[in-house]
Amino acid sequence: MQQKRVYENLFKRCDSGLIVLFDPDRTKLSEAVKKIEKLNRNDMIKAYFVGSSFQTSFGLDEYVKGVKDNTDLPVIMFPSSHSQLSKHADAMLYMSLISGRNPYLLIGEQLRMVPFIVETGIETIPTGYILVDGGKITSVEFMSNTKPIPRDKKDLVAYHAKAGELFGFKLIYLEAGSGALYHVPFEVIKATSSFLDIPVIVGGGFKNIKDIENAIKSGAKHVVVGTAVEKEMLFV
Ligand code: 1GP
Repeated sequence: MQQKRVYENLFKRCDSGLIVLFDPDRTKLSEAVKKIEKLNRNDMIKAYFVGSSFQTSFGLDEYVKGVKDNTDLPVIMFPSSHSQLSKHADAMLYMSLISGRNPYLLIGEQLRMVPFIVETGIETIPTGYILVDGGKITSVEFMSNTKPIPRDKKDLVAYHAKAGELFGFKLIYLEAGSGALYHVPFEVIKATSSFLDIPVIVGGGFKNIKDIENAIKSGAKHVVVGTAVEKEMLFV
């Protein structure tokens, strides 16, 4: 049985920083490994997520193992479905899309994940996942068939997050969607994180260090970045 310490170490003990997301549909393992060599040397990077909104590629197990073999940082699954799980990950976000009203993403996928979780004993991080409008229809909005919360409704975001905390989620993920035109506004991050006792992470549309630092100053524990690393806009 693994030591289930990822949550404590990454969200309670660790300084704030960046989590880099690798989407196997968009970055081949060989490219990811090259990037990881550089990223590992950067103190701002605290963990890696692996996940995809669709997962058209095969060989997820091999991919996660490849990432894991090249870093000492935690490697965490960020699954959009029960078919996106790997025993090689250190932990997985066990997410419910609580901004949406699609029952399959509130409890259906999660139910199908149970046999894998029980069989492997993998650490689960119960996560309330909240989609906030990022200025365009992103894959997560389209695939989830849910509406994001309007970006000027900070109270609505904060109340969804509080409901998640009251349900017992241990983490809130504010998501503008990968490749969003605009990241979640700082005032939304601030209103949400100051209303909660559990950590908040934020992702989608972050393209520069200044915005990442401002998101952390606004109360985000970590910022998740995928596209900017993939396209070498950051850390080149
Ligand atoms: C997606 O929040 C992540 O779930 C990352 O988004 O690709 O826009 O950085 P980006």
